[in-house]
Amino acid sequence: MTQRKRQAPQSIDPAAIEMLELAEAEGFSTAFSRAKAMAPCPIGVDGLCCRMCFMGPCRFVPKRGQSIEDVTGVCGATAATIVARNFARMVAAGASAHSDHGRDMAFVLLAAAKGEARGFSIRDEGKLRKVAHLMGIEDKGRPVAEVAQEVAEKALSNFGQQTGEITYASRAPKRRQELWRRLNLVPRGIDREIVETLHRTGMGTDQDPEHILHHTLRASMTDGWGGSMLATDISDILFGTPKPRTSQANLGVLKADQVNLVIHGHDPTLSEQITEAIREPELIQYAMSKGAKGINLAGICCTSNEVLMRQGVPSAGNMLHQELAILTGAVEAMVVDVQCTMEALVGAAAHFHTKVITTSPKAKIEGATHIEMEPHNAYQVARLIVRTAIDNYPNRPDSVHIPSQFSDLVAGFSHEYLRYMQGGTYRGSFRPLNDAIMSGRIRGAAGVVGCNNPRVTQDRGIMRLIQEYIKNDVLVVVTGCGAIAAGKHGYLVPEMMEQCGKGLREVCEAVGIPPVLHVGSCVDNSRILTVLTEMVEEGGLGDDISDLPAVGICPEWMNEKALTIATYFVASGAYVLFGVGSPVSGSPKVVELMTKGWEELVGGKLEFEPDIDKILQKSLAHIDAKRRALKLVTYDPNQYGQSGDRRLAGITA
Ligand code: SF4
Ligand code: MSK
Repeated sequence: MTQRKRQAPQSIDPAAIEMLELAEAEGFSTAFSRAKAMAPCPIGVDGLCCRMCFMGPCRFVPKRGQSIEDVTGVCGATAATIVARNFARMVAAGASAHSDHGRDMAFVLLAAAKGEARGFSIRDEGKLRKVAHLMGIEDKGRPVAEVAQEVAEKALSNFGQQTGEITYASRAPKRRQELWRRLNLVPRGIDREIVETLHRTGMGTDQDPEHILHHTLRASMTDGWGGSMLATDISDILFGTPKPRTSQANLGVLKADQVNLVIHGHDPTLSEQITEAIREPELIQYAMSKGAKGINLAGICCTSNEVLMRQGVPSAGNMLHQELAILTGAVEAMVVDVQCTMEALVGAAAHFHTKVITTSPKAKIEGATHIEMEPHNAYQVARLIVRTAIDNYPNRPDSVHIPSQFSDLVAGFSHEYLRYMQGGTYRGSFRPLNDAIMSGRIRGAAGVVGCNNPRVTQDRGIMRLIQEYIKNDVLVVVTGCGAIAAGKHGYLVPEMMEQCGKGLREVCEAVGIPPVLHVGSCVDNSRILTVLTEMVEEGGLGDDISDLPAVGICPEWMNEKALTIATYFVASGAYVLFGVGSPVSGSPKVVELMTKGWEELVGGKLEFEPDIDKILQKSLAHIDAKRRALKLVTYDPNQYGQSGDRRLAGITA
């Protein structure tokens, strides 16, 4: 009898499962069903298709008995060259997305400083002055607007700069900066390195895989130490530096009796204004006049993370929830800005009354309503969008299907707050965290970040790693869709310390934090770079990021931006593991260059490992190896857990 291969479940999230059952019953297409219907291209999936010129496209498929390294394209390019080129282009594309986001934030700051953007102001003057200091801008005695204008102009100059170094390279640990300079890895200007990647990887230019990958390291840093770090800093200046806030996550945050407005994408500019607009009594009255009890705002993806950690706006879910939210039938408008918004939203909305509204001058979707936002008109556009959603409420179908699931969460652990919580306003530092790692209370740290991908079970890899890490006394920081997954599954609350190993639980109890810290959106991975740098500078854990017992994991990656994040963390010295599959598996030579080669060069490496159990083993082994190299005490899971209140209370477990 033929054994039928059992299909992997599509999600571990009960709300998603409920909506997928409904989609199947109603015949609605989703990313999950489309991924099932379309297998990945067997050549492209390994990075083995070259479309750089029209002598091709060339497919690198070895004949029987032939090695892949013996196959060439029409121009003679080897598999290693085209795999490296394809990877480099993905990294450049990811860097362009995050960096363009950073550029847009700088323009908003400039407009706000000049008084040309109604609704925008400097909400965090302290952060503005700190950033000015980091940029070498004199701020003493100068009016806020003047300092803000100079900060914005300095940020913008990082993009077009042709020579020298991007400003924030100087924020890395001294040892790292020396290494980068020795290896010629410091980006000269953000746009320059991205453009140069495209030039080098076109037909007939850079045809040495090692050389291509070397520049890829440099180009990736225009994101982490460039555009993303600028985006994070400027967002904090304009909208406030996050500190912990309570909220909820999952589709159950949608309300059956209110106007549901969902904001999705990455840029917080418009969503911050919408957050203001929904509080206007006039608009609330207007919603009531249409029969609704109020206006309910929820987020998806990283726009969600931005307004979640600053305003406490609940999250309707991560990337794969975007269509599912619409399929509830309860969404009056889904407002998108840039990145990770699927064209399929319009098709999903066609089954219901939902309006998909595009808002960025850079992004339209055929069939969507386009209401364009610029900094000077952001508040008017926000009001118009809220009114459009309210006007659509009477068109809602009689019955809606909102899953009941949502979890409480705490989000918004900016690096400034992490420092503050470890000593207060005057004595804030990373000393307690370093001490906890040195003593073995905390075994190490893991960043679990990134996307959902319907090629693997939604949230399963992310959640398994988070659960195992905290059980093994590894402190976890989360960003992007990984952060929302942790929130949906109830892991962003202090009560989760009960799931921790004994040492980590003691630390969480003492400081009063969850063992899984929501650090922000995708651009906020730059906050993790800052945290790692501060840990190095605090002392006791080596001289460089590559010395720290820490790892970065992206279990369910899908976006080019995730590869850029991986590469800049490697360039900064980190060990990074990605799940799902490898876009470079077509060339063993490139795999070797990105693992052994990069480890020898910069102390970090990038591995693709679809098996989550292997990711767990490798990452814990790496943390322990780094502990040994630092000559820290050997981690012992039973060493702690008998101190303080717990012992007095007679709790032994
Ligand atoms: Fe083929 Fe070379 Fe053209 Fe690529 S650049 S498509 S390998 S001929
Ligand atoms: S939104 S890049 S799916 S994390 Fe930042 Fe989520 Fe990945 Fe987009």
